[in-house]
Amino acid sequence: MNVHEQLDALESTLKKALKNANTKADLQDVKAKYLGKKAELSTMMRHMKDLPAEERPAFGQKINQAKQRFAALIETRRHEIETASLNARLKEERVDVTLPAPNYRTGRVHVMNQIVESIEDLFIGMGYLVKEGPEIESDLMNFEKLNLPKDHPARDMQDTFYISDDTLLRTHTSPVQIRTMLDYGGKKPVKIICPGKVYRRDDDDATHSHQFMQIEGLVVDTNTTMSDLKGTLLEVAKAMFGEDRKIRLRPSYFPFTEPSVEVDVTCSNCDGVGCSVCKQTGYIEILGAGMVHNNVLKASGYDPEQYQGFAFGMGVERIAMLKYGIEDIRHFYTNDLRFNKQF
Ligand code: FA5
Repeated sequence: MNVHEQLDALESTLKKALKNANTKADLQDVKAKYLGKKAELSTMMRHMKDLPAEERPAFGQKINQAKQRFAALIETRRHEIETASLNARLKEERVDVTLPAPNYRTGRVHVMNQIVESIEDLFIGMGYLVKEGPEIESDLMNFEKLNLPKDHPARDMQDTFYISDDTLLRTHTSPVQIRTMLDYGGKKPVKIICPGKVYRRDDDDATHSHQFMQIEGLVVDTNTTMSDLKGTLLEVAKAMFGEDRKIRLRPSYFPFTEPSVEVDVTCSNCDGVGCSVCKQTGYIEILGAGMVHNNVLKASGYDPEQYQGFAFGMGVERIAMLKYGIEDIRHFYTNDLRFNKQF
């Protein structure tokens, strides 16, 4: 077989091999076999030295031309394989933009936070600052500085989770009153609210939870009166339960306020006429409040001769229960989507 025939034969086996190559890996193998170091073309090239000098240029040229043709054939096949695989992918991953979009479920703000945020908005609008305090609190802040010394019987009103003799889970948000007044150094007027979680060793039932939320309010200034407290609480009642609500203050007892009151709002179910929701009284209790006790002002560095204050503390779950007619406080914590989705 002369060189010419030899190269033709090689080219036709290459063409067959390319026909059978369907992937890039197949193509690599074919390329190595026909153009690599061990390829027949390379072997022929190595034998060129055995030819007479005058035949070598023509022989070399033929081999090189063959090399170029082989490379071009391989390149054409590569292009075909790539195009075929791209087309297959496009077919497989085709997106029908006219299909309706999937219905993604988005979350929403929990009803507890909705209530807290709306009360925060209301008070920020009245010039209050929003403060926070620690949930792990000292006995000093949670009780003693609030006029509740160690053996005070009123400590029983708030059954406490103690961590050590002097550390506890706060039973109310009132220690934030003390922290803020101490922070202000007994000099500046105070106007704050403080939302947060509190903890009590209460047995869980429809209206009690061992962990619940309160929003505390405190105003201290040189000309603060009970009627300021009443006006402020009326605004809260209207914002939460509607413009027509009326409020009523009943005498009560808290060691940290004097006088102390419990605040009722006219029942939104019967408009104050009397129904099963308000136990025929026409009113529903929403919070505790009062004028800050002189001992509390003194313990926090404020001179009671110069400053007076009012304070209040409301249970957020109870407000939400009244607002939305929820019969069991445990719904707020079981994370049942059927409940959460309603708000
Ligand atoms: C207090 O906690 C006082 N610190 C409130 C206060 C602040 C009075 C400032 C005066 C001045 P009381 O223990 O009543 O008060 O709790 C306040 C509110 O928290 C109650 O009206 C009720 O709405 C809610 N609450 C009390 N215990 C629970 C409980 N176990 N589960 C859910 N809510 C509760």
